[in-house]
Amino acid sequence: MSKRKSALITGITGQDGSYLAEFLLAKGYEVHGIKRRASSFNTQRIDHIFQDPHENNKNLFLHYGDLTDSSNLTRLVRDIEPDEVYNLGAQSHVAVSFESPEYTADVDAIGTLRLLEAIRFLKLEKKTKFYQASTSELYGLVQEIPQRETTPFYPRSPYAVAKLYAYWIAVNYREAYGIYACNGILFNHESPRRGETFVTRKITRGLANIFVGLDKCLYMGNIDALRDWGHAKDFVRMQWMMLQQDKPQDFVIATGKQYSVRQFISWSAAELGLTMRFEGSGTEEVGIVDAIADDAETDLKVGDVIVRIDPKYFRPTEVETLLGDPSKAKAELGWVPEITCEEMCAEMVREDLKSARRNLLVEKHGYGLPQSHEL
Ligand code: NDP
Ligand code: GDR
Repeated sequence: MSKRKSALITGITGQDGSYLAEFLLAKGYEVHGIKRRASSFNTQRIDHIFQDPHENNKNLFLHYGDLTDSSNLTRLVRDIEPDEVYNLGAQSHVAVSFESPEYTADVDAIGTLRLLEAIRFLKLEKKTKFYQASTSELYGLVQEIPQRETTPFYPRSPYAVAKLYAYWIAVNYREAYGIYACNGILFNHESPRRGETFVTRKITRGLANIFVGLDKCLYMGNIDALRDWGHAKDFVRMQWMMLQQDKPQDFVIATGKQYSVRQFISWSAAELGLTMRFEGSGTEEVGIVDAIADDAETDLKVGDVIVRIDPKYFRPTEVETLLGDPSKAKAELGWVPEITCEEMCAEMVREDLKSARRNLLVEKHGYGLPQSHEL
C-alpha cells in the first residue's frame, strides 16, 4: 500500500482552509494546518473535524505558527515534509489592507516567499508541490472583460499589490528552481463560513438580524460593485485539482456570471420573504421593504427602510467590476462550478437566520450578544 499523502495548509482556520481540510481528509490525506496563537479560541470553522491529540490514528494535526515567522515555517516544513503545501493564509480583507498595508505586505507577499524559501532551503523542490491563493483582485482596474489568465494585472489596494508579489514569486520559483508551484486566480467565493465583514456575509447576517428584530438597518458601501461570486466548496476542489496535474500551471477559477451587491441584497431579502425596492442615488440611496410574504414571521412593515449607504465603507480605490472566464479550468481540468450564486445566497441566509433566532433567544433571556464588527 502506498503511504498516504500529506498536506500543509496555511490559513486552515479560515473559510477556504476549513473546506479544503475536510476535502483532503475525505481523500485520505494526513492534513497539517497552521493556526495562530490568539487570546480566545479561533478554530470554530474546523472544530467539527478536530481530533483529540491523545487519540491514535490521527490524520489532522494543528501547529502554532505564523506567516511572518520564517524559522517557524521552515521548521514545520522540515518536520512534515509535505507532499503539498496550500498557502491560503493571508490578511485577506481588502478594506483592512488600506489600514494595515505594511502588515498585509509582510503576511501576504513576504509570507509566500518565506514558504517557498523553506521548500528550496530544505531541498524539497522535487517533492513538495505548492499552491498559491492568488486573486481576481490582481485585475483591479478593468483592462479586459471577462478576465482570463492572460489579462494584464492592475492591482488597486495594498492587499492586491501584496498578492501581486506573491503571484510572481510563485512563478519565479517555478521557473528558477523547478518547484511545482501553481497560482489559482480565484474570483470571490463565499459560504456560510465566510468572514462576517465580507460583503455577502455582512448582507445575509445583517438582514437575518433585522428580520428577527435584533437590528434595524444595514449600512453599506458601494452597492454598484459587480462581482463573480462562487461557492467556496466548489473552489477548494479546484485548488486540489491544480496540484494533481503533470505540469504546474496557473488557472482562473470563476463562475463566469456577474451580479451587483444590490442584487445580492435583493436575493437575500427574497429568501426571507421580503421584496426590496431601491430609491434615491449615491449616498442617498435606500433599500425599502416593498412587500412581505404572508408566511414571513417578522415585525417589519412595508415601507421600512432597512438598507442605507454609509460612505465610510467606500474604499480609497475601488475594484468596480470582476467577471472571470473559467474556460481554461473547464477545458484542461474538467472543472465546472456546481452551486449557483443564488443557491449559495439562499444557503447563507438560512444559516444566518438560524443564528439570528438563536441569538434572539439568548437576548430575550437576558444574556448579552457579541457586538457586530464594522467594515
Ligand atoms: P479568510 O480570511 O477566511 O482566512 C484567512 C486565514 O489566514 C485564516 O486562517 C487566518 O487565521 C490566516 N492568517 C491570517 N494572518 C495570518 C498570519 N499572519 N499567519 C498565518 N495565518 C494567517 O480567507 P479565505 O479563506 O476567504 O481565503 C483564503 C485565501 O484565498 C486567502 O489568501 C485570500 O486572500 C485568498 N482569496 C480568497 C478569495 C475569496 O473570495 N474568499 C478569493 C481569492 C483569493 P485566523 O483564523 O487566525 O484569522
Ligand atoms: P473583495 O470582497 O473586496 O472583493 O475581496 P468584499 O466582500 O469585502 O467586497 C466586495 C465588494 O462589495 C463592496 N461593498 C462592501 N464590502 C464590504 N466588505 N462591506 C460593505 O459594507 C460593502 N459595501 C459594498 C466592496 O466595495 C467590494 O467592491 C474578497 C476577499 O475575499 C479577498 O481576499 C479576495 O482576494 C477577493 O474577494 C477576490
